[in-house]
Amino acid sequence: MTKIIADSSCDIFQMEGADFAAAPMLICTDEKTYTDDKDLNITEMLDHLASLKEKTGTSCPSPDSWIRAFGEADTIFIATLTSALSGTFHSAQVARELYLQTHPHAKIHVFDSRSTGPELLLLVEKLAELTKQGLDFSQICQKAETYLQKTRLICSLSSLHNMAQNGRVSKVLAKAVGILGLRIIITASTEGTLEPIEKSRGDKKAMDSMLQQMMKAGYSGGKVRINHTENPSAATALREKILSKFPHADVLCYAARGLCSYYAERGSVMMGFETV
Ligand code: X90
Repeated sequence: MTKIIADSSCDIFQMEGADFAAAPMLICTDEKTYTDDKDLNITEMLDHLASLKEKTGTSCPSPDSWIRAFGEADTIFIATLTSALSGTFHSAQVARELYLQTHPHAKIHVFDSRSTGPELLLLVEKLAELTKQGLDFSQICQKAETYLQKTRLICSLSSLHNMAQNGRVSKVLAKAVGILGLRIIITASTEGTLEPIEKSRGDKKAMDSMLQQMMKAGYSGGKVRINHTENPSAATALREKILSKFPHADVLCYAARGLCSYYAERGSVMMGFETV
């Protein structure tokens, strides 16, 4: 049996027509730990986080949690958050080693997406497509790694507070963004770190800028996945802009789940897309 697994930063917990499972990330406060699964109430979590003065944080799935997601599969493809900003990839590799001790014939590959959110989702969808084609393990690994070279992530964020608080961006950069109405357009660098592109004022200009930047990055009508944290109107506006240039493009918008909501914060829009 073949299984596709990702951490919950891909924003989905099930997938039609594929044997898929998400290993939940955790969002931690002093009094409570949120599990990023399908039952997590995002609005409630964001409200609670906004009311806190204390430092909050996240943690990656434990090897145990990954192994639970494996079920009893013998062919496993795991896609994770960027190893440059999270221990998720490492934890998945430990899970792989442990599982191989009890399942010596299993085949397991761990992909470091060097990204997260909608770009990770594109990888998961590609893995589902490749497994359906009946290719063998090494072909799937190779094709998926090649695919990953051609997908990109661009986001509009209005706060970097939680990224800075957890040491994932500099405090100086975070301060520069925390001005009302200001959006920072960022991308994932090839190393899988956060790379600021430009600043813009308000969602309308930010969505225009995302479109421009995706064109510049080589988008020409491929698949696009867009998540938003309580900002469906900006995400829909971006989708419309893309469709007005590429009417046949496969562009989906959806609400971000726990991990992306925590780091990208309220008002954010994250977009993963294919380039040529
Ligand atoms: O606790 C952990 O190990 C999780 C750490 C996750 C840190 C990165 C989350 C990024 C979420 C924010 C903007 C996109 C930045 C993209 C850079 C790859 C989304």
